[in-house]
Amino acid sequence: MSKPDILQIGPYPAWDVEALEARFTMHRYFEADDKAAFVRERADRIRGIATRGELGAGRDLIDALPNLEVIAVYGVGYDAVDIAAAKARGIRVTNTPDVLTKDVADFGVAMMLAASRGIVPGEAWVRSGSWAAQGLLPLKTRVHGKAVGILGMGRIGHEVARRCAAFDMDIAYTDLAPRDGLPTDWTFVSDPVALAQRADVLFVTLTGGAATRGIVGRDVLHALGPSGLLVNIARASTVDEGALLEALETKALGFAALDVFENEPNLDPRFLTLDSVLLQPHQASGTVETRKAMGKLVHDNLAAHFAGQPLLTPVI
Ligand code: 8YV
Repeated sequence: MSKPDILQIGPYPAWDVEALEARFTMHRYFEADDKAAFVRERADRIRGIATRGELGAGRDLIDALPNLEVIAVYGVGYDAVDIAAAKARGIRVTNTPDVLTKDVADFGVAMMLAASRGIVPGEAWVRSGSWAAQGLLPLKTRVHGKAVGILGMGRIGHEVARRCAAFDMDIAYTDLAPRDGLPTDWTFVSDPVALAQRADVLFVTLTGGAATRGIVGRDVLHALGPSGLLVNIARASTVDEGALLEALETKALGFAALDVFENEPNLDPRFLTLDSVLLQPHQASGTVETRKAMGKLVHDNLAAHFAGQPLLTPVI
């Protein structure tokens, strides 16, 4: 039996490539110079797309593939897939929830600790010889006992909150409504501005997409304030990046620890001129263990689809 043809939007680790190529004919879109011609030449054969959370598949691509049946996203966020376009054609979409939750939460908390305690500049201070030449670094800010705001109490937000509770931090959160089953001392605050006002550290753990675009705007950033820390491990779209840069440049916001950027990996060069940022290359889910689990889910969802079996982690 011939192998189903899959358009591979972004690169995967070698272990995924091997497993995918054993079962499917993979078309490496990301390596093509002329992407439109690449798609045109094989449009009728492509039955699946394998993509990445931050890359996805827009309407133009979906429309260009008349025999597309399934889109498998390597990531929990599927905001880069045009779900309406897929739905209208009966195209199935899968993602990789759960397997990355704890790594993303760990990384968010690591960014909070690194930002608050100056771990990255401390390393540079030692390596440059400044410690011996100039002495001690300026003192940093304590984490334990501080107030945390979690913007989005989903799976990742919940794991961030659990970790922060272990640091004796005060937990408050915003979501569409209060969540059942949470510890009674976690406070629900419906308004993101009010949440930011009471927080020393504000974590963004929202899903991406139209409903959350720009929720962290000037008002939220100014409410977080000159000693506040913003940690974004969600999607860049949830934050008004212009307002964020302006708040950092004017010191209306104390610090931002960011794993996601508009137009990544080509981030706004204004970020690079700031001391009050910790900049990470979208790597919150980037452990070998989690990426293997994500790749396996992409493979297994595609395999299930083409075997006529139920999808493991369907979005639609
Ligand atoms: C990326 C993510 O998918 O899960 C998501 O939504 O954005 C990340 O895990 C990852 O970088 C792989 O592209």
